[in-house]
This record gives sequence, structure tokens and C-alpha cells, in this order.
Amino acid sequence: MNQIGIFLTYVLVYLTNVCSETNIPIVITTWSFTNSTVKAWEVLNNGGTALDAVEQGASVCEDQQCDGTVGYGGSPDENGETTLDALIMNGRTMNIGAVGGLRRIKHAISVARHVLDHTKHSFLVGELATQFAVEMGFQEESLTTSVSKKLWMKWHNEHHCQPNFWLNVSPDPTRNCGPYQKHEYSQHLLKKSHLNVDRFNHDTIGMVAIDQHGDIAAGTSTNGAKYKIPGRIGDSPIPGSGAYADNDVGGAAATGDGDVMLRFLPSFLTVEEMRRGSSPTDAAKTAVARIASHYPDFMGAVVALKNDGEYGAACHGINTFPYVVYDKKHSSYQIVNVSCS
Ligand code: SD4
Repeated sequence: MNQIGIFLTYVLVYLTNVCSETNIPIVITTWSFTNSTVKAWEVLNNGGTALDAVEQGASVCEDQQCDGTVGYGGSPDENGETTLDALIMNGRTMNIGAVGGLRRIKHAISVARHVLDHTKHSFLVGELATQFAVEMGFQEESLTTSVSKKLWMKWHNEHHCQPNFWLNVSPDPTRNCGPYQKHEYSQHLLKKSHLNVDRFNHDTIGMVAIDQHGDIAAGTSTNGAKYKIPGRIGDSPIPGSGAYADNDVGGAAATGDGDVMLRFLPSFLTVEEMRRGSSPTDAAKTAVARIASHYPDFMGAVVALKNDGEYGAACHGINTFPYVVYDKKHSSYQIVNVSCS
């Protein structure tokens, strides 16, 4: 064997050892979004990158309108319009691409990927994010469907715009639709949190993937909160909140009551706890407990993945939280159910 042959043999043995000691490639996904997870696994298993796995995996949920809380035709805002938030993060470069309040474009995660790949920026929002997407070749189309129209009509006409997200306005927002006017208030110390947040109101897809080279990516895609005030952006596209990835440590993704969660950067905290030596489960528990210590009624969950393929999750405010794992140890995806605090 010549020197090149010997060198290549060493590389092969090294890679085999590294890959057999660690559980990579691997992908984990919030909730029971199995089709997205399978898609991401196919990408990883065919030697694709973690970024492609997250983008293509989340796109499946956007197409399939997972639980009505991802993609078009779900969570209409107060005007009846569906808008989308998405994030994708590259744990090798620490670059991100994100969009918030994206209008009339179906594949928010792919627009986020274009922000990552084709700009020096990190985050584009609203109508101008739509303009960017169109410039990048995305098709502009209505995100309203008969289902989202019906949902909105019922909320507006039968439920008199209940629930909603207004405070300190008149007419009384707990009984009336807008338009509202601000009024004086004395509740400066009020802890603002969602009303009526539950599992069906809040199902962002969050994914973390590690590819065969050990590169980590994390991402999210959601249509946000039902009946949100137009312009509202939740936790999902915020780096460190909706998701975070760092090749040196691992990645995390969060789901739940975004208005509350984004104040605590739970994905960032989870990764930092793993950096300090915590297991993925303990790291996620710390992040969730931090939020619960301020908002005992919040609903949310965090999934965590270490760069060696160890994974875990923690949740609060519901009975159990399911997440999906696909790795080389199993011949199919696994749904893991976590008991919540
Ligand atoms: C938000 N966190 O916009 C998102 C929604 C969600 O699971 O479901 N998260 O608040």
C-alpha cells in the first residue's frame, strides 16, 4: 500500500470509530411530526447536510399543514390572515436566517434558508420579507383557506373576538371586538401571558439535526398564535429562543407559548447548560424551570440534542409532550413521550 492508501485507511478507521462512538447522524423533532422527521432522516442517511435535513423536514410540515399550526391556512390573525415565522441556524458557522410575519409565501423555512445563504443579514420581516422571497423566486399566493376563513368567522362572529391579546384598551377586550383605544391603567406589574394556550393552539415544528460530518443545524416553522394581533412575531424565529445550534455543544428547539418563552431564550439556555456539562434532559429541564418560576401557568417544551447524539426533552403545562427521534440505532422513527412538570 502506498502512503496515500495508508493515510486513507487511517481516515476511514478514524471516521468509523468516531461514528460508532457517537450516535450520529440523528434528527429530533418537536411533537409527533413523523413525516417531517422521516424526510429529514432520508436527507441525513443519504449523506446530506444537517441544514438540508432541517429545511426539507420542516417543509414537509409546511406542505401538510401539521396540526394546523404550521404552514398556510392555520392560525389566522385578527384580520383573518395567516402569516408565518421560521428560523434556520447553522451550528458550524453560527449564521442564521429567519423570517417573521411572512405574508403570502408558503415555504417560510426555505425563505429563511435563503436569508441564510444569500444575504449578510439574519432576519427579515413582514411585507418586505415577502418582497425578498419573490425576488428569490418564491411564488406569491394567498395563505388563506376555507378552513382558516371558517375559523376566523367563528371567532369574530360567534365568539365576539374571544380570546384575544389586548390589554388596557376599550371597549373591554374580554367582551368586545376592536377597534380598540388605549386607556389609562394601573397594572404596570402585571405579568403578561397568553390566555387559552393549549396543545392545539401551539405546535411549532422545531428540529435539530446532526449530519455525518458532525455539523449541527436547528430550525423552526410556525404560523404562530391563533387570533394574534397583526404584526405579532413569536419565539419561533428568534435565535436562542425558537432554536439554537452550536457544533461545539449541540442544539435545542422550543415550542409553546411564544410571547412568554421568547423572554427567556430557552434554546440558548439549554445549549449553555449542556456546555456546562448537563445532560440534554437536565439542560432542557433547567430552561423550562426558569420560565415556570416566573410563569407557573405557561405551556411549553424544549428538545435538546448533544453533539454526540445524546438527546432529551422537558415540558411544562401539559400532561405529556411527544417528540420524534430518528437515528442510526433504529430502523424507523421513535416517538418519545415525556411527562411534564
Ligand atoms: C408562537 N411558539 O408563535 C409559537 C407557536 C407554537 O409551539 O406553537 N409553538 O408562539
